[in-house]
Amino acid sequence: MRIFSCIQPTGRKHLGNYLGAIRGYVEGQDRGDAVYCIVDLHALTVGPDPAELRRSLYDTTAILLAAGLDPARCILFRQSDVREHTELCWVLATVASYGELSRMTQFKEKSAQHKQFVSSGLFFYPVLQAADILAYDTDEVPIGEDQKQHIELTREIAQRFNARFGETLVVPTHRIPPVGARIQDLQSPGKRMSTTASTEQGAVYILDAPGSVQRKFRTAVTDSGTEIVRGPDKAGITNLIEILSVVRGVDPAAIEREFAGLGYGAFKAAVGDAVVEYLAPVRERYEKLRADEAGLEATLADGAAKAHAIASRTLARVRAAMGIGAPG
Ligand code: AQP
Repeated sequence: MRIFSCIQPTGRKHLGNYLGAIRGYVEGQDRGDAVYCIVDLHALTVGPDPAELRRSLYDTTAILLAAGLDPARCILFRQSDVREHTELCWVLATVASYGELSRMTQFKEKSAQHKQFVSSGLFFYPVLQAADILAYDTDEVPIGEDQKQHIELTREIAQRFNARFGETLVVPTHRIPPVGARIQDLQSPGKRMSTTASTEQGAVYILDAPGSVQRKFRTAVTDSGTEIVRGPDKAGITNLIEILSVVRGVDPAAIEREFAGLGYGAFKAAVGDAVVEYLAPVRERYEKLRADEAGLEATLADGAAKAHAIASRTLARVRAAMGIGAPG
């Protein structure tokens, strides 16, 4: 089984990225043939500074390795190193409709955030994401809940392509964790914890210092009640229960039982301590990995060579099916 997922090279990955996705990437190495891509071409859609983009790419690579991705058991590579992604993106753009791209929630949110200049790349973002996934004959895509709509579009595109040109592309399914698929912002618990939309206090970053993590949890917004239970009117407490449940590897109901009768203050402090402990090994490994840029480049280059070998076979099939390029 081929498992594929991609992540943006924003150096400051947050707890939502970790619990919703990265955790699943690590686990995917034991379940199948795992391929992970750091999508620097996607990052271009919002015009990052070039030097900052390169630094962030290394930051993200080091975070993924520190989290437990093992280049001997997975393929880890940089999107722009494998040119097939952009060719397949163009081809798939011809079978994706303007209407379906206009309906993408992420496009609507991000274009509202970047009102002064909405790049057409931002509009095409889901098509490039479909190309990323479909280039690898992917069976399963581990993601957080916010990416579900994009994977559904990827399935639509693959099915439409196959209907028009014959069975060529593997139609993937998403894998969303039962708990932790949508970690909420600590200050605005009605909203997703997000790299671009959260405030400094609202998001916990994987590389935050322990004191900062504890402070963010201590000051997390909750409700005026006292009960530590999940509920539709208790977004903040529900979020904290789910975070602790994932970090401890127990059912959310067990957390509710354990903390029954205790106050919010003690509970928030316990969640902060548990998250600090959970992230500590990642932070420790990160420093050493990040210091060795040549080592990171070597890992990415090796990954890109392996990724290219797979993607070029898919592109050969796509070209033949569509009647483009010199005949086989
Ligand atoms: N709050 C979240 N809870 C659970 N999973 C999440 N993911 C993102 N936010 C949460 C998952 O993390 C993976 C990598 O995300 P990405 O780098 O592709 O960026 P994103 O999904 O657009 O979310 P970010 O990092 O917060 O960036 P912005 O602010 O740009 O939207 C994905 O699998 C995602 O589902």
